[in-house]
Amino acid sequence: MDRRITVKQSDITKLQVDAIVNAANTSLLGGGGVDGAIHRAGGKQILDECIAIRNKQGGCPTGEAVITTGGKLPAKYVIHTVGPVWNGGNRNEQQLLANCYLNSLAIAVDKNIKTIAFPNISTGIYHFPKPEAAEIAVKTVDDFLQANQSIEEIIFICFDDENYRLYENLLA
Ligand code: AR6
Repeated sequence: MDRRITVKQSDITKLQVDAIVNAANTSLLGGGGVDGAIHRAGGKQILDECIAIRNKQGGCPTGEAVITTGGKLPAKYVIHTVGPVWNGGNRNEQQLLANCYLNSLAIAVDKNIKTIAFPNISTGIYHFPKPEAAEIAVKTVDDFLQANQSIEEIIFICFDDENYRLYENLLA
């Protein structure tokens, strides 16, 4: 396991990192869960930038990512990615979830972001099974880091106890 990967149980909106990742939806207009928390804490500027992106490219497809500034957040940027809705596992959910991590990291490298925090994408309202989502997240990020020298730290932010235990075990 790459030593640049860490895990923390926390509220992602409190983190002072270069970028936090948002588990958004294709509309980019906000919602519940971590998305709601990020827009509440970050303020109107984030939503305005999301609307501008939406006007230009028509939202964000599942598995892809876009970037805005962090507004009033301690983080400099928010990378908004759209996780798959769990539909039983035969609708390419695993690859789409991996794409969220990969496309977010590609944007991070492009923007010279060194520290980035991910929430447990799709494991709330979108109902992706937590153990499988954690395995995909850790493997995808670890594989990515093998070919990357620029990223300095990737933090998996776990909100609920079950995810925290799963990530602790995978990173142990
Ligand atoms: N900090 C870190 N993690 C959090 C926080 C927080 N403040 N709040 C919740 N989580 P979810 P999804 C965790 O539902 O499943 C929205 O309406 C939570 O415990 O936020 O990808 C969007 O607009 C869970 O483990 O995202 C979409 O419509 C994880 O974040 C939809 O929900 C993801 O849960 C996306 O659903």
